[in-house]
Amino acid sequence: MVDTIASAHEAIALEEKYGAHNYHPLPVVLTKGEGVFLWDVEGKRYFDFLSAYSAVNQGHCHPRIVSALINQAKELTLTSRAFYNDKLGLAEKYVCDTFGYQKALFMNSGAEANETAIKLARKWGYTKKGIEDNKAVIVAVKQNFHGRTTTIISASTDPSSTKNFGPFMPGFDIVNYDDIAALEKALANKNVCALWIEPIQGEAGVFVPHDGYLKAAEKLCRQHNVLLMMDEIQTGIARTGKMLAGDHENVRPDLLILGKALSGGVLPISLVLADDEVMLVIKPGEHGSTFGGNPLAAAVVVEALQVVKDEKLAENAERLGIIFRDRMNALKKKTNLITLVRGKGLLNAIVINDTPESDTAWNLCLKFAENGLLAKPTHGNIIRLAPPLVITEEQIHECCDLIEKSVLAF
Ligand code: IF1
Repeated sequence: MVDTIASAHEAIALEEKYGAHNYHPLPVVLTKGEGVFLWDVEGKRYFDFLSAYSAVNQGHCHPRIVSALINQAKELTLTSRAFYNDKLGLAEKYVCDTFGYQKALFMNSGAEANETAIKLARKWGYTKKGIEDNKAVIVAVKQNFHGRTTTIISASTDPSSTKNFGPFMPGFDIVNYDDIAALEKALANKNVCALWIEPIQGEAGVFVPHDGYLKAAEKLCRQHNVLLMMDEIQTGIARTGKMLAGDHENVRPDLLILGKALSGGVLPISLVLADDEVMLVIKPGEHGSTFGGNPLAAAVVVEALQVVKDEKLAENAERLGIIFRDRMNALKKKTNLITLVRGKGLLNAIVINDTPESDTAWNLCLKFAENGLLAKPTHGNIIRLAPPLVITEEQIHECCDLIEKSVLAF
């Protein structure tokens, strides 16, 4: 008989005692999710303004996605890639048609998709660009976040990602984000095989680069025969008001890296898209993973992306994002607690008027929770505000009222 949680306190105590302490969650114990709403074990309802870091863009437990999961789970969940299955090819075609690439490589976590892109870029550098063996360099940018593996953190500039986790993987050159001059210099290095960027830096606190940065970066990559690797794991799948954040500048990366909302949050699916010239450098047996491209994920990803299209979630994010930022900027005028509002579509953040070391943003998030809205600070004094993209205009206003009430009462 599986035990059940008797109280929020018990749930927290169990995790404290038996779980690694690799997170510092808000003291909320959730038991149900539906659309934009989450419920805790005491029956309190919240608006979800984190969306599992943009993994539930389609809303919690979307009925179409859940039924795709359940129907496939009754047939076939995993064959390994030692054999074919009747779902993967359909999913590969679907995502290639959706995003306009020749080939797809499915993995599980976002970090694995970034690791896959690193291996593809390096091997392309050696076999196509003619970079000397083991000399390939990938240019990354400061304040990046691409995952938690030891290779990925080798490119990180965040001490909480790197301290005491060395030694690090060589072959990364870190330059300023949103700085074209820095790119001109770095990409001229003949050993550079790729530029690795997020179109908007989510974890860093929703840093939106100047208009034209992505387009200029793409142009410099073409000029220097360098692959553009775009990590859209958090910004992709309609979050910023377009299917991809790169679409705002009509940028087409050579390697498109996706994750999170590919499954609407029902299971981990990640993906790298590229054309034949890049994707086919990896030969049979050189890369993969046990669950990569499993039939369950294949069935889910098609339905999860079809929901995004059918429900016009990108258009909704674009329209409601403007309303949301207008409301937040109006609130900013009524308080000295908010120094900045920034974002695109429904990926937004407010910067709190205190040091990153202060717990002001944390305490404000506790106040939001008390008033029925869940959000969490990133980097101390920045609060990311990112609801599922199925939110309605009426609900956006209700949430802005709730944020305003919390801020003005703070
Ligand atoms: C956690 C951060 C966000 C990502 C981008 C790759 C990955 C992520 C742009 C790796 C994952 C998640 C990880 C999650 C919290 C969340 C996060 F705070 F960690 F940095 F969103 F900003 N590229 N981001 O945002 O994908 O391996 O996690 O599937 O708790 O670590 P993953």
